Amino acid sequence: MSNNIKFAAILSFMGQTRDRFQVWGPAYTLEEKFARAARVENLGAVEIVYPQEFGDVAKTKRLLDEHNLVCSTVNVNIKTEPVFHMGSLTHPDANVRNKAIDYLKTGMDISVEMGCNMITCCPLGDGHEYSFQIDYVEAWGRFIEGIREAAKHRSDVKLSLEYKANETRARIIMGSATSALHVCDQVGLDNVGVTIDIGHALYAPETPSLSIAQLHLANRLFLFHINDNYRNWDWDLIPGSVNWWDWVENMLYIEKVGYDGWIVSDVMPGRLDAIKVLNAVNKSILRAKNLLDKVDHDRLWTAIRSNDALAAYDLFYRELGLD
Ligand SMILES: [Mn+2]
Repeated sequence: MSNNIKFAAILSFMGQTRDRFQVWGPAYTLEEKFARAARVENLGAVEIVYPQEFGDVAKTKRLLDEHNLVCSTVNVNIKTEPVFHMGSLTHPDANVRNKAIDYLKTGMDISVEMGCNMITCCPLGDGHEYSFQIDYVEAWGRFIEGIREAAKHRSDVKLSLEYKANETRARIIMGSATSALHVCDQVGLDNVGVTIDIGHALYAPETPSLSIAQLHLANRLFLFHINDNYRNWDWDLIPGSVNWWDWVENMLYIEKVGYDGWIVSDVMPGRLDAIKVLNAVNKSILRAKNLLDKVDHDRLWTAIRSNDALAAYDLFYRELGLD
């Protein structure tokens, strides 16, 4: 495997975080969030949220430079503001849909200023809770049209769509890797692709490495968000802390498909120290990579292609010194 793992993190996790019941940590300023990110080992970039962290684009750029970081991706948030509480791109009101599309377009422009030329967007407000709550035909059509209009804004920027099964809506309109691929096909533009969030894939429930393969073969694998969970909800835990073997397999497929973009931590520090958690994320990437590097790949792929999973496990356990 290449030694050039490009490790990034979502900047907002360096700030105050919360769940439905508690708030953790003080309300860090943007300057403080950057200073904290700069203390994480091997961190090369941060994913920055538009509009919340781009109140002053020049200032955000200056903070990146000051801390020797780059922007991996602009994360366009079309879910948090009250206006989007019943949806954004699928909202019945054209004014709300246009606001979401404008956010995507502005995010694309900012991504060029940041030098990354990529936005990622997880449309968590576009979905439903109840039967008879939305017109699925209209909603799907609006979703495709909205993505197409935004993506046509400029072909030099990638628009990467992050799928998720639920939360904040009980059901989200683009809930799986295959659904996201269908969006890409229906939009029909080369600059539209998919952000695979490993946690979202795990609890979809998908086999994340199969999803990686599917996205890769369709030329739509644009970005990785990494985390872990108990396959029941989006707990945003440290990758490999729960599903270790899935994680090793994912790293194998990152290598196999030749992905050379950013690997972005989408881990919620929660009750733990955010910098220690991010360092642990980095370690988990390196541990899986180091284990893979030790294993003879010819033998590993021979085992896989012979459908001999037990032989593959034996290769790993031998390298771990357990046999
Ligand atoms: Mn994510």
